[in-house]
Amino acid sequence: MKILILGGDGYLGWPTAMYLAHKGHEVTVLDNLMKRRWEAIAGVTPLQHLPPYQDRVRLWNGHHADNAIDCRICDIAYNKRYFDEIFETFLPDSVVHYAEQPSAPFSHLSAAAGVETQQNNLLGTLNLLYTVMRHNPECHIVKLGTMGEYGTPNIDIEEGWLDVEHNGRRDRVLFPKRPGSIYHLSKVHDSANLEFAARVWKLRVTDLNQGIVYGTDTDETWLHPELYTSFHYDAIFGTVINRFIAQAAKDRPLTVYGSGGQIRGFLNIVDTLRCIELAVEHPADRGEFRVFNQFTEEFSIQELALRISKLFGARIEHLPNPRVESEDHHYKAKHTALPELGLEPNFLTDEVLGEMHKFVYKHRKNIDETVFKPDVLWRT
Ligand code: USQ
Repeated sequence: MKILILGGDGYLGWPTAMYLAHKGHEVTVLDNLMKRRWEAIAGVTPLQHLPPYQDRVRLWNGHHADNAIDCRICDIAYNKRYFDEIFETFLPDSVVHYAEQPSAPFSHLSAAAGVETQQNNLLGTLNLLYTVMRHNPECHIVKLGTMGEYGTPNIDIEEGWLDVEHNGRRDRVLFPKRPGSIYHLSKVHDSANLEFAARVWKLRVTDLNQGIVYGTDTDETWLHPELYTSFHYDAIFGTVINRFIAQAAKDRPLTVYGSGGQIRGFLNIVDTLRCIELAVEHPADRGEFRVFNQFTEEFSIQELALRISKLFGARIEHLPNPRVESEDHHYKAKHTALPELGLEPNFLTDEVLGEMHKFVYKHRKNIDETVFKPDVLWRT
């Protein structure tokens, strides 16, 4: 298949590009390199210095001429004309859309960062919808949403839709959303636009409501020492498991926000790639807005901290929660659609945590301890 990956320089976009190319798909990646600028604004860097985008693609192509990746620099939010040109020339069967500002704390850094998050995410997705409608409405859009769109409702979470009965009548409606950050809210707005495009323009859309991804190793990142993906441990772009592992590797306390009773869905980076492959290989129908909850297991933050503390001897520190979120809530989210398509989960075993720790420990001299502390507050 011809697959266009938006956000091909990112934590997940880059391994996805190598994975799908390796599987024999014809892959074009596109990125505006903005993530590197957002990191500079936040004053943080990944654990290992990331080679330039084009160098990584050149390196891949040098070793895999039969599975070469085409690479473009384009801002889908602000350069629609060039994006249309790339799309029209390549005419992909599927577009995998990762090209968004991905951090909740970044979106609360300042008013400007919040506005930029929503502008970038909403405009990029809207432009994509118009481009697909105009140039190839058969093309399947696979969009990365987030489990955080649902928030923590006091009812079970379904996969995107909810059957309701009201005053004796029944209907199927989009699951009510109550996200916890300006970033998560941007994805809610995206989902509304995607559903509209499927219903009214008859596009094919899959919205993948992904949980928190951990890890860095995939079959392809192992192929060459320079093909790794980014690993963030800072309070802006680092996600909780990656952060706790880095804190343990540096003999620093694990920073649990509040009581740690927050429950979230998690998945291994390897499963992210497989989920994308499954979605692409089983496209949504014309006019269908399909939502898959993309995670494999759920833990509370305290549970994770206790496991990591026990394995690596780290201390746990409960910090006042910088976010506005429930620390004691119901959490039961359905996630059967992807296993039904063939996903076989790779769970978070002690061995996986051990491998992650070994990798981070090897690079521990690069860790800047000052960025462990969360200093972005939701209420200011
Ligand atoms: N947390 C801590 N200590 C830390 C870091 C986080 O207790 O040092 C807590 C947070 O308060 C939160 C939970 O861990 O309750 C998860 O935080 P996170 O930073 O790991 O993840 P989050 O901000 O929710 O966002 C991440 C990705 C985002 C993706 C989302 C999936 O950055 O792109 O959409 O996970 S989900 O959480 O399912 O919405």
